[in-house]
Amino acid sequence: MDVNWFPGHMAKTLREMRDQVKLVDLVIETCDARIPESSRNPELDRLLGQKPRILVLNKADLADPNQTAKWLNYYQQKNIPVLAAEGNRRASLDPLRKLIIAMNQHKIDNAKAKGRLIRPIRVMVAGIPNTGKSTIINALTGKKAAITADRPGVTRTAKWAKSGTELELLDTPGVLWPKLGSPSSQRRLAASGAIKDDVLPLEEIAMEVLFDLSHDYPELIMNRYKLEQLAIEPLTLMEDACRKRGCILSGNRLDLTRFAVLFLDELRGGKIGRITLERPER
Ligand SMILES: Nc1nc2c(ncn2[C@@H]2O[C@H](COP(=O)(O)OP(=O)(O)OP(=O)(O)O)[C@@H](O)[C@H]2O)c(=O)[nH]1
Ligand SMILES: [Mg+2]
Repeated sequence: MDVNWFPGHMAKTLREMRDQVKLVDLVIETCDARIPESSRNPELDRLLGQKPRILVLNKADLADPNQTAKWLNYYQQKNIPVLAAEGNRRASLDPLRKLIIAMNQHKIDNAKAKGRLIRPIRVMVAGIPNTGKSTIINALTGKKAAITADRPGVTRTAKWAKSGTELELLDTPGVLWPKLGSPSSQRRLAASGAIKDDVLPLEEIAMEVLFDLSHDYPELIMNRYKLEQLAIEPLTLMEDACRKRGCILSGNRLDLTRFAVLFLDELRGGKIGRITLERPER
């Protein structure tokens, strides 16, 4: 894949975040629970330094719960504070709110002991595009102030929001990094919806991801595309699924482009089932 996923505004956002991070007590790093490793931006490590951080595996409702449990364990082993969440379900964020407060309790106690005013805890929400940063902020504040949509690049400028008297949250635009990981990691990122579709080779991505899923979740793929068996060759598998799904042009030619768009849409929307594209042990 040779695509431009690092437009100028992302570099600018990273520069701005470098200044903003000095103002906050803690950072929430959102990633996509279906690709917990590929959806973490290594630039954030450099930028955030030693700033306390909570990793949120968001969109957990779309991920395979068994794999999410393994990923949580994996990050806990690395002493990274981590939670699974469903940004669009407010109650699922209660543990996050509690953890933010617990990680800052010493500052609250300190202010109390000195008879000072307790100021709100300042939290930056950062992560790659389309991982639910703005959705989480709306859920925590109980307002729909931040615009959200199922495409990358929705939030264009950083913005503060208040959650009661306890928290101040900084929504930031999603950022990728110039040298994304391995080709398969890039494909998973693309499939998750983190990169703008118009710069992507959608057929290639759909073919490879469908093929991977046919190994990890054979029943889900057979059921969704009404396949009696799964071809062992990626293109043949995609052609079989394309035919069954009725993506056919005049002269009985297969419309692989239409199938790729449809498949990625179904995958992103959770219609194939709860799937995780990466496993911690691999
Ligand atoms: N199924 C599901 N969808 C979610 C969840 N969290 C967010 N979404 C959806 O994911 C899409 C992206 O959410 P946003 O909050 O706009 O993501 P963002 O990280 O702010 O994206 P950028 O501003 O582009 O960086 C929206 O359609 C949300 O409704 C979740 O936990 N589960
Ligand atoms: Mg946003």
